[in-house]
Amino acid sequence: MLMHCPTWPEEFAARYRANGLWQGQTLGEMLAERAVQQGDRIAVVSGESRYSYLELDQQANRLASSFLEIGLKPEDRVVVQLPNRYEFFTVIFALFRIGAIPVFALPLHRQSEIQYLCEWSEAVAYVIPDQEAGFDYRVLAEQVQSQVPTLQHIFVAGEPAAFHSLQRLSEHQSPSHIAWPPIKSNDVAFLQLSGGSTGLPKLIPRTHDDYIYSFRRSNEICGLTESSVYLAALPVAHNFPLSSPGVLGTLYAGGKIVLASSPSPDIAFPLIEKEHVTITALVPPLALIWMEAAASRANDLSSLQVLQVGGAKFSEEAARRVEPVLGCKLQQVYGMAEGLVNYTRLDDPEATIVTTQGRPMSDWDEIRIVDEEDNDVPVGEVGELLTRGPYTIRGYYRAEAHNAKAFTVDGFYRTGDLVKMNSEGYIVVDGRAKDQINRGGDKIAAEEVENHLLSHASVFDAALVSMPDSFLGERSCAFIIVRGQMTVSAAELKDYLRARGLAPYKIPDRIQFVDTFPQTNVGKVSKKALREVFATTVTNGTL
Ligand code: OOB
Repeated sequence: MLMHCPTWPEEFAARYRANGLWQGQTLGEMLAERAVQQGDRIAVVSGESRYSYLELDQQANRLASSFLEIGLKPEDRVVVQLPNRYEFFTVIFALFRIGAIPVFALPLHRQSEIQYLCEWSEAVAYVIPDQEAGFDYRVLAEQVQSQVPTLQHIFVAGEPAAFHSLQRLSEHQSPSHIAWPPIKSNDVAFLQLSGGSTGLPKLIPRTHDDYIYSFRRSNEICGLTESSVYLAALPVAHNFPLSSPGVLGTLYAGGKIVLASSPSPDIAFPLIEKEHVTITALVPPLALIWMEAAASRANDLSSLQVLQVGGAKFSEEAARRVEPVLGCKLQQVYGMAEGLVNYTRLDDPEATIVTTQGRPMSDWDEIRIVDEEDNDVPVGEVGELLTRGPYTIRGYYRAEAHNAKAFTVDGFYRTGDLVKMNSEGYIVVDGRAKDQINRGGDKIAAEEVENHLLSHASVFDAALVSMPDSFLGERSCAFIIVRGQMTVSAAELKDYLRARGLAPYKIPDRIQFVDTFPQTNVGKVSKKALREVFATTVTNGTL
Protein backbone atom coordinates (compact mmCIF):
# COMPACT_ATOMS: atom_id res chain seq x y z
CA MET A 1 0.00 0.00 0.00
CA LEU A 2 1.32 3.43 -0.96
CA MET A 3 2.67 5.24 2.09
CA HIS A 4 0.95 8.30 3.52
CA CYS A 5 -2.52 7.30 2.34
CA PRO A 6 -5.06 7.04 5.15
CA THR A 7 -7.38 4.15 4.49
CA TRP A 8 -10.64 2.65 5.79
CA PRO A 9 -10.53 1.08 9.25
CA GLU A 10 -10.60 -2.72 8.95
CA GLU A 11 -14.13 -3.04 10.37
CA PHE A 12 -15.45 -0.86 7.51
CA ALA A 13 -13.32 -2.60 4.88
CA ALA A 14 -14.54 -6.00 6.11
CA ARG A 15 -18.16 -4.86 5.88
CA TYR A 16 -17.72 -3.46 2.35
CA ARG A 17 -16.14 -6.74 1.27
CA ALA A 18 -18.63 -8.99 3.04
CA ASN A 19 -21.52 -7.16 1.40
CA GLY A 20 -20.07 -7.54 -2.06
CA LEU A 21 -19.28 -3.88 -2.63
CA TRP A 22 -15.55 -4.43 -2.92
CA GLN A 23 -15.12 -7.50 -5.06
CA GLY A 24 -11.37 -7.96 -5.02
CA GLN A 25 -10.72 -7.13 -8.67
CA THR A 26 -8.07 -4.72 -9.96
CA LEU A 27 -8.62 -2.33 -12.87
CA GLY A 28 -6.04 -4.25 -14.91
CA GLU A 29 -7.90 -7.53 -14.31
CA MET A 30 -11.19 -5.90 -15.22
CA LEU A 31 -9.92 -5.00 -18.69
CA ALA A 32 -8.41 -8.46 -19.23
CA GLU A 33 -11.76 -10.02 -18.34
CA ARG A 34 -13.63 -7.74 -20.76
CA ALA A 35 -11.12 -8.50 -23.53
CA VAL A 36 -12.00 -12.18 -23.20
CA GLN A 37 -15.75 -11.47 -23.14
CA GLN A 38 -15.96 -8.70 -25.73
CA GLY A 39 -13.07 -9.65 -28.03
CA ASP A 40 -13.37 -7.77 -31.31
CA ARG A 41 -16.18 -5.49 -30.21
CA ILE A 42 -15.19 -1.84 -30.34
CA ALA A 43 -14.04 -0.36 -27.03
CA VAL A 44 -12.78 3.07 -28.11
CA VAL A 45 -13.39 5.31 -31.11
CA SER A 46 -10.85 8.10 -31.47
CA GLY A 47 -10.84 10.24 -34.62
CA GLU A 48 -10.89 7.90 -37.60
CA SER A 49 -9.54 4.97 -35.56
CA ARG A 50 -11.46 2.24 -33.78
CA TYR A 51 -9.93 -0.10 -31.22
CA SER A 52 -11.40 -3.36 -30.02
CA TYR A 53 -11.35 -4.66 -26.45
CA LEU A 54 -8.71 -7.19 -27.49
CA GLU A 55 -6.49 -4.56 -29.10
CA LEU A 56 -6.72 -2.28 -26.10
CA ASP A 57 -5.86 -5.11 -23.75
CA GLN A 58 -2.92 -6.30 -25.86
CA GLN A 59 -1.52 -2.81 -26.37
CA ALA A 60 -1.80 -2.09 -22.67
CA ASN A 61 0.14 -5.33 -22.04
CA ARG A 62 2.90 -4.44 -24.47
CA LEU A 63 3.16 -0.95 -23.04
CA ALA A 64 3.25 -2.38 -19.52
CA SER A 65 6.17 -4.64 -20.50
CA SER A 66 7.97 -1.69 -22.05
CA PHE A 67 7.39 0.39 -18.92
CA LEU A 68 8.91 -2.41 -16.83
CA GLU A 69 11.88 -2.72 -19.17
CA ILE A 70 12.50 1.01 -18.94
CA GLY A 71 12.56 0.63 -15.18
CA LEU A 72 9.15 1.73 -13.90
CA LYS A 73 8.27 -0.08 -10.70
CA PRO A 74 5.15 -0.71 -8.61
CA GLU A 75 4.11 2.41 -6.69
CA ASP A 76 6.16 4.71 -8.92
CA ARG A 77 4.12 7.81 -9.53
CA VAL A 78 3.54 8.89 -13.14
CA VAL A 79 1.88 12.21 -13.92
CA VAL A 80 -0.54 11.63 -16.81
CA GLN A 81 -1.67 14.69 -18.73
CA LEU A 82 -3.44 13.36 -21.78
CA PRO A 83 -6.46 14.83 -23.53
CA ASN A 84 -9.23 12.70 -24.99
CA ARG A 85 -7.08 10.42 -27.12
CA TYR A 86 -6.85 6.66 -27.28
CA GLU A 87 -3.41 6.58 -25.63
CA PHE A 88 -5.03 7.67 -22.36
CA PHE A 89 -6.41 4.13 -22.06
CA THR A 90 -3.32 2.17 -23.05
CA VAL A 91 -1.27 4.29 -20.64
CA ILE A 92 -3.50 4.02 -17.60
CA PHE A 93 -4.15 0.30 -18.01
CA ALA A 94 -0.43 -0.36 -18.59
CA LEU A 95 0.32 1.53 -15.37
CA PHE A 96 -2.45 -0.31 -13.47
CA ARG A 97 -1.02 -3.64 -14.66
CA ILE A 98 2.43 -2.93 -13.26
CA GLY A 99 1.12 -1.24 -10.12
CA ALA A 100 2.58 2.16 -11.05
CA ILE A 101 0.33 5.01 -10.00
CA PRO A 102 -1.06 7.53 -12.47
CA VAL A 103 -1.39 11.05 -11.07
CA PHE A 104 -4.11 12.69 -13.14
CA ALA A 105 -3.52 16.19 -14.45
CA LEU A 106 -5.92 18.13 -16.67
CA PRO A 107 -4.98 19.29 -20.18
CA LEU A 108 -5.21 22.95 -19.13
CA HIS A 109 -2.66 22.58 -16.36
CA ARG A 110 0.55 24.44 -16.96
CA GLN A 111 3.99 24.61 -15.39
CA SER A 112 2.82 25.76 -11.97
CA GLU A 113 0.41 22.85 -11.52
CA ILE A 114 2.51 20.18 -13.26
CA GLN A 115 5.70 21.03 -11.46
CA TYR A 116 3.87 20.92 -8.15
CA LEU A 117 2.25 17.56 -9.00
CA CYS A 118 5.59 16.07 -10.06
CA GLU A 119 7.38 17.37 -6.99
CA TRP A 120 4.70 16.47 -4.48
CA SER A 121 4.18 12.96 -5.83
CA GLU A 122 7.93 12.53 -6.50
CA ALA A 123 6.97 11.39 -9.97
CA VAL A 124 9.49 9.40 -12.00
CA ALA A 125 7.65 9.89 -15.29
CA TYR A 126 5.32 12.31 -17.05
CA VAL A 127 3.01 11.43 -19.97
CA ILE A 128 1.98 14.11 -22.46
CA PRO A 129 0.54 14.62 -25.92
CA ASP A 130 2.90 16.28 -28.41
CA GLN A 131 0.64 19.26 -29.11
CA GLU A 132 -2.95 19.97 -28.36
CA ALA A 133 -5.09 23.06 -28.91
CA GLY A 134 -2.05 25.03 -30.06
CA PHE A 135 0.03 24.19 -26.99
CA ASP A 136 3.29 22.23 -27.18
CA TYR A 137 3.47 19.96 -24.13
CA ARG A 138 7.03 18.87 -24.98
CA VAL A 139 8.26 22.39 -24.15
CA LEU A 140 6.38 22.24 -20.86
CA ALA A 141 7.89 18.80 -20.15
CA GLU A 142 11.39 20.13 -20.75
CA GLN A 143 10.80 23.02 -18.35
CA VAL A 144 9.37 20.74 -15.68
CA GLN A 145 12.09 18.11 -16.08
CA SER A 146 14.79 20.74 -15.59
CA GLN A 147 13.22 21.62 -12.23
CA VAL A 148 12.24 18.21 -10.84
CA PRO A 149 15.16 15.85 -10.16
CA THR A 150 13.00 12.71 -9.66
CA LEU A 151 11.49 13.01 -13.15
CA GLN A 152 13.42 10.54 -15.31
CA HIS A 153 11.13 9.72 -18.22
CA ILE A 154 8.83 11.68 -20.51
CA PHE A 155 6.42 9.64 -22.66
CA VAL A 156 4.75 11.34 -25.62
CA ALA A 157 1.54 10.49 -27.49
CA GLY A 158 2.34 11.65 -31.02
CA GLU A 159 5.63 13.09 -32.26
CA PRO A 160 8.06 12.44 -29.39
CA ALA A 161 10.98 14.81 -30.23
CA ALA A 162 13.76 13.83 -27.80
CA PHE A 163 11.44 11.80 -25.55
CA HIS A 164 9.96 8.27 -25.53
CA SER A 165 7.32 7.52 -28.16
CA LEU A 166 4.27 5.82 -26.65
CA GLN A 167 3.36 4.37 -30.00
CA ARG A 168 6.73 2.68 -30.39
CA LEU A 169 6.56 1.34 -26.84
CA SER A 170 3.09 -0.13 -27.34
CA GLU A 171 4.16 -1.86 -30.56
CA HIS A 172 7.30 -3.26 -29.02
CA GLN A 173 7.11 -6.99 -28.41
CA SER A 174 9.07 -7.81 -25.34
CA PRO A 175 11.57 -10.67 -25.98
CA SER A 176 10.43 -12.71 -23.02
CA HIS A 177 7.18 -12.56 -21.15
CA ILE A 178 7.63 -10.33 -18.15
CA ALA A 179 5.52 -11.36 -15.17
CA TRP A 180 3.34 -8.56 -13.80
CA PRO A 181 4.11 -7.58 -10.26
CA PRO A 182 1.41 -8.71 -7.81
CA ILE A 183 -1.22 -6.04 -7.29
CA LYS A 184 -3.91 -6.07 -4.64
CA SER A 185 -7.37 -4.70 -5.15
CA ASN A 186 -7.14 -2.63 -1.99
CA ASP A 187 -3.96 -0.92 -3.24
CA VAL A 188 -4.09 2.69 -4.38
CA ALA A 189 -4.74 2.59 -8.14
CA PHE A 190 -4.17 6.29 -8.91
CA LEU A 191 -4.06 9.76 -7.44
CA GLN A 192 -6.75 12.20 -8.51
CA LEU A 193 -6.46 15.94 -8.08
CA SER A 194 -8.81 17.74 -5.68
CA GLY A 195 -10.59 20.93 -6.70
CA GLY A 196 -8.97 22.33 -3.61
CA SER A 197 -9.48 25.27 -1.33
CA THR A 198 -5.96 25.55 0.03
CA GLY A 199 -2.76 27.06 -1.36
CA LEU A 200 -1.74 23.81 -3.01
CA PRO A 201 -4.07 21.19 -4.49
CA LYS A 202 -4.39 17.89 -2.64
CA LEU A 203 -3.96 14.41 -4.07
CA ILE A 204 -6.77 11.89 -3.70
CA PRO A 205 -5.79 8.21 -3.37
CA ARG A 206 -8.41 5.92 -4.94
CA THR A 207 -8.15 2.16 -4.67
CA HIS A 208 -9.12 -0.46 -7.26
CA ASP A 209 -11.85 -1.81 -4.98
CA ASP A 210 -13.46 1.51 -4.19
CA TYR A 211 -13.28 2.92 -7.70
CA ILE A 212 -14.65 -0.18 -9.41
CA TYR A 213 -17.51 -0.18 -6.93
CA SER A 214 -18.28 3.46 -7.74
CA PHE A 215 -18.62 2.93 -11.48
CA ARG A 216 -20.29 -0.48 -11.19
CA ARG A 217 -22.98 1.11 -9.03
CA SER A 218 -23.13 4.14 -11.36
CA ASN A 219 -23.75 1.77 -14.27
CA GLU A 220 -26.78 0.33 -12.50
CA ILE A 221 -28.22 3.79 -11.90
CA CYS A 222 -27.50 5.10 -15.38
CA GLY A 223 -28.59 1.88 -17.11
CA LEU A 224 -25.27 1.24 -18.87
CA THR A 225 -25.10 -1.98 -20.86
CA GLU A 226 -22.97 -3.33 -23.66
CA SER A 227 -25.13 -1.48 -26.14
CA SER A 228 -24.35 1.87 -24.48
CA VAL A 229 -22.26 4.39 -26.40
CA TYR A 230 -20.64 6.99 -24.15
CA LEU A 231 -19.37 10.25 -25.61
CA ALA A 232 -16.42 11.60 -23.64
CA ALA A 233 -16.80 15.33 -24.26
CA LEU A 234 -15.25 16.54 -20.98
CA PRO A 235 -11.55 15.82 -20.34
CA VAL A 236 -11.45 12.09 -19.49
CA ALA A 237 -9.07 12.36 -16.55
CA HIS A 238 -11.70 14.24 -14.52
CA ASN A 239 -13.68 12.07 -12.13
CA PHE A 240 -17.05 12.84 -13.76
CA PRO A 241 -16.28 11.54 -17.30
CA LEU A 242 -13.87 8.96 -15.89
CA SER A 243 -16.19 7.11 -13.55
CA SER A 244 -19.66 8.56 -13.14
CA PRO A 245 -20.13 6.15 -14.92
CA GLY A 246 -17.98 7.66 -17.64
CA VAL A 247 -15.42 5.85 -19.69
CA LEU A 248 -14.49 3.28 -17.06
CA GLY A 249 -18.13 2.46 -16.41
CA THR A 250 -18.57 2.02 -20.17
CA LEU A 251 -15.65 -0.42 -20.35
CA TYR A 252 -17.05 -2.26 -17.35
CA ALA A 253 -20.39 -2.61 -19.15
CA GLY A 254 -18.69 -3.72 -22.39
CA GLY A 255 -19.99 -0.66 -24.25
CA LYS A 256 -18.35 1.73 -26.71
CA ILE A 257 -16.45 4.92 -25.82
CA VAL A 258 -16.38 7.75 -28.33
CA LEU A 259 -13.70 10.35 -27.67
CA ALA A 260 -14.45 13.95 -28.63
CA SER A 261 -11.40 16.16 -29.07
CA SER A 262 -13.55 19.10 -27.94
CA PRO A 263 -17.01 19.38 -26.38
CA SER A 264 -18.11 21.97 -28.93
CA PRO A 265 -21.27 21.13 -30.92
CA ASP A 266 -19.20 21.29 -34.14
CA ILE A 267 -17.26 18.24 -33.01
CA ALA A 268 -19.71 16.52 -30.65
CA PHE A 269 -22.97 16.64 -32.66
CA PRO A 270 -21.61 14.86 -35.76
CA LEU A 271 -20.07 12.22 -33.47
CA ILE A 272 -23.40 11.63 -31.71
CA GLU A 273 -25.06 11.13 -35.08
CA LYS A 274 -22.34 8.94 -36.60
CA GLU A 275 -21.66 6.70 -33.61
CA HIS A 276 -25.23 6.62 -32.22
CA VAL A 277 -24.16 7.98 -28.86
CA THR A 278 -26.59 7.09 -26.06
CA ILE A 279 -25.17 8.98 -23.07
CA THR A 280 -22.79 11.84 -22.35
CA ALA A 281 -21.78 14.22 -19.56
CA LEU A 282 -21.40 17.99 -19.57
CA VAL A 283 -20.79 20.87 -17.19
CA PRO A 284 -23.62 23.47 -17.09
CA PRO A 285 -22.10 26.09 -19.46
CA LEU A 286 -21.62 23.41 -22.13
CA ALA A 287 -25.18 22.21 -21.69
CA LEU A 288 -26.27 25.81 -22.41
CA ILE A 289 -24.12 25.90 -25.54
CA TRP A 290 -25.51 22.57 -26.76
CA MET A 291 -29.10 23.71 -26.24
CA GLU A 292 -28.40 26.95 -28.08
CA ALA A 293 -26.75 25.08 -30.96
CA ALA A 294 -29.36 22.31 -31.26
CA ALA A 295 -31.94 24.65 -32.78
CA SER A 296 -29.74 25.59 -35.71
CA ARG A 297 -28.06 22.24 -36.47
CA ALA A 298 -29.32 19.54 -38.73
CA ASN A 299 -27.54 16.72 -36.86
CA ASP A 300 -29.66 13.81 -35.77
CA LEU A 301 -29.29 13.58 -31.99
CA SER A 302 -32.13 11.09 -31.53
CA SER A 303 -29.85 8.28 -30.29
CA LEU A 304 -29.02 10.33 -27.19
CA GLN A 305 -31.01 8.97 -24.25
CA VAL A 306 -29.33 10.65 -21.27
CA LEU A 307 -27.53 13.94 -20.81
CA GLN A 308 -25.75 14.12 -17.48
CA VAL A 309 -25.03 17.60 -16.15
CA GLY A 310 -22.84 18.25 -13.14
CA GLY A 311 -19.66 19.71 -11.73
CA ALA A 312 -21.43 22.97 -10.89
CA LYS A 313 -24.98 24.02 -10.13
CA PHE A 314 -27.35 23.72 -13.08
CA SER A 315 -30.13 26.28 -12.97
CA GLU A 316 -33.68 25.01 -12.81
CA GLU A 317 -34.61 27.15 -15.78
CA ALA A 318 -31.92 25.56 -17.97
CA ALA A 319 -32.64 22.08 -16.57
CA ARG A 320 -36.27 22.34 -17.70
CA ARG A 321 -35.24 22.98 -21.30
CA VAL A 322 -33.00 19.91 -21.72
CA GLU A 323 -35.63 17.34 -22.59
CA PRO A 324 -37.71 19.54 -24.94
CA VAL A 325 -34.66 20.94 -26.75
CA LEU A 326 -32.29 17.96 -26.92
CA GLY A 327 -34.91 15.20 -26.82
CA CYS A 328 -33.18 13.22 -24.07
CA LYS A 329 -33.49 12.69 -20.33
CA LEU A 330 -31.56 14.99 -18.02
CA GLN A 331 -29.65 13.49 -15.13
CA GLN A 332 -28.16 15.87 -12.57
CA VAL A 333 -24.89 14.70 -11.07
CA TYR A 334 -23.38 16.19 -7.95
CA GLY A 335 -20.09 14.52 -7.22
CA MET A 336 -16.54 15.05 -6.06
CA ALA A 337 -13.19 13.46 -6.85
CA GLU A 338 -12.92 12.56 -3.15
CA GLY A 339 -15.75 10.08 -3.62
CA LEU A 340 -19.47 10.67 -3.05
CA VAL A 341 -21.56 10.99 -6.20
CA ASN A 342 -25.27 11.86 -6.19
CA TYR A 343 -27.55 11.24 -9.14
CA THR A 344 -31.11 12.03 -9.98
CA ARG A 345 -32.63 8.74 -11.12
CA LEU A 346 -33.75 8.32 -14.72
CA ASP A 347 -37.33 7.53 -13.63
CA ASP A 348 -37.60 10.36 -11.09
CA PRO A 349 -40.47 12.82 -11.60
CA GLU A 350 -39.46 15.87 -13.66
CA ALA A 351 -39.75 18.16 -10.63
CA THR A 352 -37.07 16.14 -8.81
CA ILE A 353 -34.79 16.04 -11.85
CA VAL A 354 -34.89 19.77 -12.47
CA THR A 355 -34.83 21.05 -8.89
CA THR A 356 -32.38 18.74 -7.09
CA GLN A 357 -28.82 17.53 -7.55
CA GLY A 358 -29.85 13.94 -6.88
CA ARG A 359 -29.29 11.53 -4.03
CA PRO A 360 -26.32 9.37 -3.09
CA MET A 361 -25.66 6.50 -5.47
CA SER A 362 -25.24 3.96 -2.69
CA ASP A 363 -27.26 2.89 0.34
CA TRP A 364 -23.86 2.61 1.98
CA ASP A 365 -23.12 6.33 1.61
CA GLU A 366 -23.44 7.98 5.00
CA ILE A 367 -24.55 11.59 4.91
CA ARG A 368 -24.66 14.25 7.60
CA ILE A 369 -25.68 17.87 7.16
CA VAL A 370 -24.28 19.96 9.99
CA ASP A 371 -24.03 23.48 11.37
CA GLU A 372 -20.78 25.22 12.24
CA GLU A 373 -20.50 23.23 15.49
CA ASP A 374 -20.96 19.92 13.65
CA ASN A 375 -24.50 19.47 15.02
CA ASP A 376 -26.98 17.89 12.62
CA VAL A 377 -29.42 20.45 11.20
CA PRO A 378 -33.15 19.62 10.86
CA VAL A 379 -34.30 18.14 7.54
CA GLY A 380 -34.75 20.87 4.94
CA GLU A 381 -32.28 23.29 6.51
CA VAL A 382 -28.97 24.31 5.01
CA GLY A 383 -25.73 22.99 6.47
CA GLU A 384 -22.38 21.60 5.40
CA LEU A 385 -22.45 18.14 3.85
CA LEU A 386 -20.25 15.54 5.54
CA THR A 387 -19.94 12.09 4.05
CA ARG A 388 -18.36 8.70 4.56
CA GLY A 389 -18.73 5.49 2.58
CA PRO A 390 -17.32 2.67 0.49
CA TYR A 391 -15.81 4.92 -2.21
CA THR A 392 -15.12 8.14 -0.28
CA ILE A 393 -11.51 8.58 0.78
CA ARG A 394 -10.49 8.71 4.44
CA GLY A 395 -7.67 11.20 3.80
CA TYR A 396 -5.51 12.88 1.17
CA TYR A 397 -2.05 11.67 0.18
CA ARG A 398 0.79 13.12 2.29
CA ALA A 399 -1.42 15.66 4.03
CA GLU A 400 -1.60 14.76 7.70
CA ALA A 401 -2.21 18.26 9.05
CA HIS A 402 -4.79 19.09 6.39
CA ASN A 403 -6.54 15.74 6.87
CA ALA A 404 -7.11 16.56 10.53
CA LYS A 405 -9.24 19.52 9.38
CA ALA A 406 -10.79 18.06 6.23
CA PHE A 407 -12.10 14.90 7.95
CA THR A 408 -13.93 14.38 11.23
CA VAL A 409 -12.32 12.08 13.81
CA ASP A 410 -14.74 9.36 12.78
CA GLY A 411 -13.76 9.63 9.15
CA PHE A 412 -16.41 11.82 7.51
CA TYR A 413 -15.11 14.01 4.66
CA ARG A 414 -16.03 17.67 5.05
CA THR A 415 -17.16 18.56 1.53
CA GLY A 416 -17.26 22.32 2.11
CA ASP A 417 -20.57 22.35 0.23
CA LEU A 418 -23.64 23.95 1.77
CA VAL A 419 -26.64 21.81 0.98
CA LYS A 420 -30.13 20.94 2.13
CA MET A 421 -31.87 17.61 1.89
CA ASN A 422 -35.56 17.10 1.21
CA SER A 423 -37.74 14.52 2.93
CA GLU A 424 -37.01 12.01 0.15
CA GLY A 425 -33.27 12.26 0.67
CA TYR A 426 -32.54 14.38 -2.42
CA ILE A 427 -29.86 17.03 -2.09
CA VAL A 428 -29.99 20.63 -3.24
CA VAL A 429 -26.64 22.43 -3.40
CA ASP A 430 -27.14 25.85 -1.89
CA GLY A 431 -23.67 27.36 -1.67
CA ARG A 432 -20.17 26.80 -0.43
CA ALA A 433 -18.31 27.08 2.83
CA LYS A 434 -14.92 26.46 1.21
CA ASP A 435 -12.78 29.22 -0.23
CA GLN A 436 -13.12 28.10 -3.81
CA ILE A 437 -14.51 29.50 -7.03
CA ASN A 438 -16.45 27.13 -9.29
CA ARG A 439 -15.94 28.60 -12.74
CA GLY A 440 -18.37 26.55 -14.81
CA GLY A 441 -17.09 23.31 -13.26
CA ASP A 442 -13.41 24.35 -13.19
CA LYS A 443 -12.44 24.66 -9.54
CA ILE A 444 -10.15 27.48 -8.40
CA ALA A 445 -8.69 27.51 -4.88
CA ALA A 446 -8.66 31.20 -3.92
CA GLU A 447 -5.56 30.81 -1.76
CA GLU A 448 -3.52 29.30 -4.58
CA VAL A 449 -4.11 32.30 -6.86
CA GLU A 450 -3.70 34.77 -3.99
CA ASN A 451 -0.28 33.29 -3.18
CA HIS A 452 0.84 33.82 -6.76
CA LEU A 453 -0.44 37.40 -6.70
CA LEU A 454 1.26 38.07 -3.36
CA SER A 455 4.61 37.08 -4.85
CA HIS A 456 4.43 40.13 -7.15
CA ALA A 457 6.58 43.01 -5.87
CA SER A 458 3.79 45.59 -6.25
CA VAL A 459 1.08 43.59 -4.50
CA PHE A 460 0.59 44.26 -0.80
CA ASP A 461 -2.50 42.10 -0.36
CA ALA A 462 -4.83 40.05 -2.55
CA ALA A 463 -8.24 38.42 -2.14
CA LEU A 464 -9.89 36.29 -4.81
CA VAL A 465 -13.68 36.00 -4.76
CA SER A 466 -16.43 34.82 -7.08
CA MET A 467 -18.75 37.08 -9.03
CA PRO A 468 -22.05 35.73 -10.34
CA ASP A 469 -22.12 35.03 -14.07
CA SER A 470 -25.09 34.03 -16.17
CA PHE A 471 -23.04 31.68 -18.37
CA LEU A 472 -20.32 30.16 -16.18
CA GLY A 473 -22.24 30.44 -12.91
CA GLU A 474 -19.26 32.16 -11.37
CA ARG A 475 -16.20 34.04 -12.54
CA SER A 476 -13.29 35.22 -10.44
CA CYS A 477 -12.33 38.68 -9.30
CA ALA A 478 -9.06 39.52 -7.57
CA PHE A 479 -9.22 42.47 -5.21
CA ILE A 480 -5.75 43.96 -4.92
CA ILE A 481 -4.14 46.42 -2.49
CA VAL A 482 -1.04 47.86 -4.11
CA ARG A 483 2.15 48.22 -2.04
CA GLY A 484 3.02 51.82 -1.00
CA GLN A 485 3.30 54.17 -3.92
CA MET A 486 3.86 51.41 -6.47
CA THR A 487 1.71 51.05 -9.54
CA VAL A 488 0.74 48.02 -11.54
CA SER A 489 -2.02 47.44 -14.08
CA ALA A 490 -4.56 44.62 -14.26
CA ALA A 491 -3.06 43.48 -17.57
CA GLU A 492 0.43 43.34 -16.04
CA LEU A 493 -0.83 41.20 -13.18
CA LYS A 494 -2.60 38.80 -15.52
CA ASP A 495 0.55 38.51 -17.67
CA TYR A 496 2.54 37.89 -14.52
CA LEU A 497 0.26 34.98 -13.51
CA ARG A 498 0.44 33.50 -16.99
CA ALA A 499 4.24 33.74 -16.93
CA ARG A 500 4.24 31.85 -13.62
CA GLY A 501 2.60 29.00 -15.48
CA LEU A 502 -0.87 29.13 -13.97
CA ALA A 503 -3.65 27.26 -15.81
CA PRO A 504 -5.61 29.73 -17.98
CA TYR A 505 -8.91 29.23 -16.11
CA LYS A 506 -7.25 30.40 -12.87
CA ILE A 507 -6.27 33.82 -14.29
CA PRO A 508 -8.74 36.24 -12.61
CA ASP A 509 -11.49 37.39 -14.95
CA ARG A 510 -11.39 40.77 -13.29
CA ILE A 511 -8.89 42.66 -11.18
CA GLN A 512 -10.18 45.39 -8.91
CA PHE A 513 -7.81 47.75 -7.08
CA VAL A 514 -8.91 48.88 -3.60
CA ASP A 515 -7.34 50.73 -0.67
CA THR A 516 -8.49 48.38 2.08
CA PHE A 517 -10.38 45.12 2.53
CA PRO A 518 -13.58 44.94 4.54
CA GLN A 519 -12.99 42.95 7.71
CA THR A 520 -14.93 40.45 9.78
CA ASN A 521 -15.44 40.94 13.54
CA VAL A 522 -12.27 38.99 14.20
CA GLY A 523 -10.25 41.07 11.78
CA LYS A 524 -10.06 38.65 8.86
CA VAL A 525 -10.73 39.74 5.27
CA SER A 526 -14.47 39.51 4.74
CA LYS A 527 -14.85 37.73 1.42
CA LYS A 528 -18.59 37.84 1.95
CA ALA A 529 -18.47 41.64 1.92
CA LEU A 530 -16.19 41.60 -1.13
CA ARG A 531 -18.58 39.27 -2.97
CA GLU A 532 -21.46 41.58 -2.10
CA VAL A 533 -19.85 44.22 -4.31
CA PHE A 534 -21.18 42.12 -7.18
CA ALA A 535 -24.28 40.70 -5.56
CA THR A 536 -26.58 43.28 -7.05
CA THR A 537 -24.71 43.58 -10.33
CA VAL A 538 -25.83 41.10 -12.94
CA THR A 539 -22.57 40.32 -14.67
CA ASN A 540 -22.26 38.73 -18.04
CA GLY A 541 -18.53 38.44 -18.22
CA THR A 542 -18.04 41.84 -19.79
CA LEU A 543 -17.55 43.68 -16.51
C1 OOB B 1 -16.87 17.05 -9.66
O1 OOB B 1 -15.75 16.81 -8.93
P1 OOB B 1 -14.69 17.91 -8.42
O2 OOB B 1 -13.80 17.21 -7.50
O3 OOB B 1 -14.10 18.61 -9.61
O4 OOB B 1 -15.50 19.03 -7.67
C2 OOB B 1 -16.32 18.73 -6.57
C3 OOB B 1 -17.12 19.93 -6.16
C4 OOB B 1 -18.20 19.64 -5.16
O5 OOB B 1 -17.71 19.57 -3.85
C5 OOB B 1 -19.13 20.82 -5.41
O6 OOB B 1 -18.62 21.96 -4.78
C6 OOB B 1 -19.06 21.02 -6.88
O7 OOB B 1 -17.81 20.48 -7.30
N1 OOB B 1 -20.13 20.32 -7.63
C7 OOB B 1 -21.40 20.78 -7.77
C8 OOB B 1 -22.06 19.83 -8.57
N2 OOB B 1 -21.19 18.85 -8.89
C9 OOB B 1 -20.02 19.18 -8.31
N3 OOB B 1 -22.02 21.87 -7.27
C10 OOB B 1 -23.34 22.03 -7.60
N4 OOB B 1 -24.03 21.17 -8.36
C11 OOB B 1 -23.45 20.06 -8.88
N5 OOB B 1 -24.17 19.22 -9.65
O8 OOB B 1 -17.22 18.17 -9.99
C12 OOB B 1 -17.66 15.84 -10.04
C13 OOB B 1 -17.16 14.57 -9.76
C14 OOB B 1 -17.91 13.45 -10.11
C15 OOB B 1 -19.13 13.61 -10.74
C16 OOB B 1 -19.62 14.86 -11.01
C17 OOB B 1 -18.89 16.00 -10.66
